[in-house]
Amino acid sequence: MELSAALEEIEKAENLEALQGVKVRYLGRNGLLTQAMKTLGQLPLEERRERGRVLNEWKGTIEKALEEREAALRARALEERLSRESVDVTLPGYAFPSGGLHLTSLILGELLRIFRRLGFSVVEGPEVESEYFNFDALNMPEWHPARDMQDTFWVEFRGPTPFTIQGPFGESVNHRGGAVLRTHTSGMQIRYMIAHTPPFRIVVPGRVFRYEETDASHEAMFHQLEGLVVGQGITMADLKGAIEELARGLFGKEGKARFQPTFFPFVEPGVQFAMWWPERGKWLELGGAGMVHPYLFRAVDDYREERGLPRVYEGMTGWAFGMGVERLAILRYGIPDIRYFYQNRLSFLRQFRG
Ligand code: FA5
Repeated sequence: MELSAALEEIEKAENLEALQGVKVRYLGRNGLLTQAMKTLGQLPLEERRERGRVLNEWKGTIEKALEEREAALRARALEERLSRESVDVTLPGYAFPSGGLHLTSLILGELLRIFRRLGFSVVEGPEVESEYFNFDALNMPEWHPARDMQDTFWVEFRGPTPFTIQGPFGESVNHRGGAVLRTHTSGMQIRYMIAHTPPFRIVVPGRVFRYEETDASHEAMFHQLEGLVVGQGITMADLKGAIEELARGLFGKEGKARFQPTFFPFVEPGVQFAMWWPERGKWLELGGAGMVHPYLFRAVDDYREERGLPRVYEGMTGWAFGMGVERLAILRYGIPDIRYFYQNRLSFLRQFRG
């Protein structure tokens, strides 16, 4: 082999691939230089030494030339790419899709803002609830026909680890009936009252579940906002004032509320309330409300007493309400079907991005 030939080939390699070919051709396992080195052993000693020195020198020279050529080729490739891919700063930018709040979160946020302004605290409760908090303590014993008003998903735990439903103090309440996916947020009235001493004002937003046939106005999963006010001398007038304030918060100065008598086992008297919708000139049914039934105060005080806590609800009065969050959004925006909410169709959701 000849050194000059090798150097010439290196110089002529026009890209990295060709250069790699030259490298293999000379320095590879069967390369020309490698072969030449292998034949050294057949030469007489003197010649072998001289030839060995030369070949080693060649090897160094070739390696250096390869390196230099590679660096040059890389630099050239980069330069070419840079000039080819130059940035045209006059092109319009990409519009990155940005997320937004879901319609339900928007409406809930609006509701919570109104109640925070009225001095309410916001609390949340568990979605897997004990039968006791969801029904019994709310004056809905197993045999009561009112239980049929809310079709229920019952929960059975089959996992390897025993599941515990915890009470307001972290205690197990597994012995207080079965487990359900809560059918309303009203169970939090009981949980909160057990752990707190009146007076207080709370609202409880949350997901609830009903084993219902779905249609344009019924979903099996939806959201409620519960309200509870307890103290001394709280009256129905306070309830009416708060709901009217809510109506004004939602619908402006012209907003007003209407109450009609109805039955819920956990309030007495009970009402359903509607709000005036000025733009459409009609009433919107939004939820149920009423004065907290004395049964609840007794149940809560009994629970407290069992745990060695003082009874604090004697002589107290209070009111509560529970409203459907999606229903409010539907009526407000004229949405034709509640099932649109959770189908995740972007064309629907984008219309309400916050
Ligand atoms: C209740 O759930 C009571 N806990 C409300 C209450 C609380 C009354 C405190 C008194 C005191 P009801 O089952 O009517 O009541 O449900 C309340 C609201 O939830 C309804 O007015 C409606 O707006 C909404 N709602 C009920 N079922 C569905 C459903 N399947 N899909 C969507 N929204 C629903």
